[in-house]
Amino acid sequence: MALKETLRQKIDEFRPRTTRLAKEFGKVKIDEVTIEQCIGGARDIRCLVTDISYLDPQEGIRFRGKTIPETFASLPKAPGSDYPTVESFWYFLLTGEVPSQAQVDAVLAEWKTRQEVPPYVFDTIRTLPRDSHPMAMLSVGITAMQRDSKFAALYNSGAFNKLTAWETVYEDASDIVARIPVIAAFIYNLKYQGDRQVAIDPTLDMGANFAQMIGQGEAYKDVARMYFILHSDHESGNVSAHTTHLVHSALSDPYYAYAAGLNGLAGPLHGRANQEVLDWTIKFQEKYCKDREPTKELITKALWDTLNSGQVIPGYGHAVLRKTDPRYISQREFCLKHLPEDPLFKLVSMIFEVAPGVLTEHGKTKNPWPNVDAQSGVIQWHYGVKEWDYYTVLFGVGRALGCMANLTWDRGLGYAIERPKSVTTPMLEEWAAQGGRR
Ligand code: HAX
Repeated sequence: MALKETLRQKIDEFRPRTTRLAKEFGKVKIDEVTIEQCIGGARDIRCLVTDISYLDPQEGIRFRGKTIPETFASLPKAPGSDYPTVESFWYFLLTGEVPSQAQVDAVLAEWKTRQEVPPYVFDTIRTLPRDSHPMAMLSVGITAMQRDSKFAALYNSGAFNKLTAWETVYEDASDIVARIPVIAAFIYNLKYQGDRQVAIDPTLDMGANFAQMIGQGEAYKDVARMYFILHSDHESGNVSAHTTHLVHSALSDPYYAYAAGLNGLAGPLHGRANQEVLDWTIKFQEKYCKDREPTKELITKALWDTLNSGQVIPGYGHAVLRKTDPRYISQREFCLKHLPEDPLFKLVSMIFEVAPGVLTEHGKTKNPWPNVDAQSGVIQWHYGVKEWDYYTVLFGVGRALGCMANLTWDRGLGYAIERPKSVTTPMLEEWAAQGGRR
């Protein structure tokens, strides 16, 4: 069955569960909110719903119930590759079902019809100063495509139907995930390759096509597939996923919503941490290792210098995780297999041996272990993608998969406009004095 038909069946079957929970069990309490959570970024408050991925603090991410190794093992692989195609992962994220090869082929064919980016999008990006951050370029590119939104067209037609509106979200979501690697490759070539643009190869899957568009060879095809899948989704509360969900909850279309999500991803405490990691590591090499090999002592000193200057150690810590991020481990295993002798990989591995101890001694962070961003730049660097301000764009291509799958289901289940209630500081002070809100 075609993806959209399978999804229609799934959404129709699932919707009564959500309706029943709201109607019959709406008053059941599942959480309490403390003053600390109110002031401290709503940490851990259970008030978002998604069935697409779940993040356990100890175990890490599961996509549709599967760990990262299980996901990679179970999905159909790209021809001659150890990794699944992004297309098969998209089917899995949307439906929760492992697709057959025929179903993957259908998504591949569908994306071919969607991946052509309108020329005005490229023209718009070209008008930006060339030294604009590539995340700003990506965000502008996604916003520019808003005029093509089928969801917005449905809304404007006056024929909006709450039960079927998800179908136009699916259309926009599919267009965005099929086109975003093409826009990302355009930005790469514009900024770093003297605007030497490479055409889409219609015979290739998304990862392989992205690799060829940025001038990479065979080996990078799996890098792209792995990278986009690993960065896709991390449940709903992170800044990029939550922002996308929040903006769409006002019935802003998926283009507006994902451009907003990308703007959040561009923050150094979130997706931009991968750029910061490379920046930190290269500066460390330049400052300390011009004429000597890196040592654990030198790394310890540099880490303390960073902490003492009031900065965070990029790539370490997490708002939910309390152990090494399995996305870090997965990329580390890739490095051990494909680039074990790379000097930068060796240095990052040495930092991994030292940083958790330094952060524990520093005593602030609740999680001294590395996250996804501590390892990802090394792989890009090894394959010659050395422009590290571009790394968050790669994250943004992958994150589109999770955000767009979630948006399709948000509309399918008819989630409401998001509107938490705020309180004032005097209210908090009063409730603090009386030991709780009465
Ligand atoms: N280096 C130094 N201090 C750190 C730290 C780090 N890597 N991680 C946390 N801390 C500090 C916090 O700044 C905070 O300090 P204050 O009390 O002075 O405000 C304290 O430890 C407690 O923080 P926490 O509860 O452990 O962590 P948060 O949930 O507040 O923040 C962050 C989570 C990921 C933002 C944080 O760990 C951080 O800034 N890490 C470095 C940046 C980074 O790698 N970000 C990427 C995270 C993964 C991701 O989203 N990728 O996109």
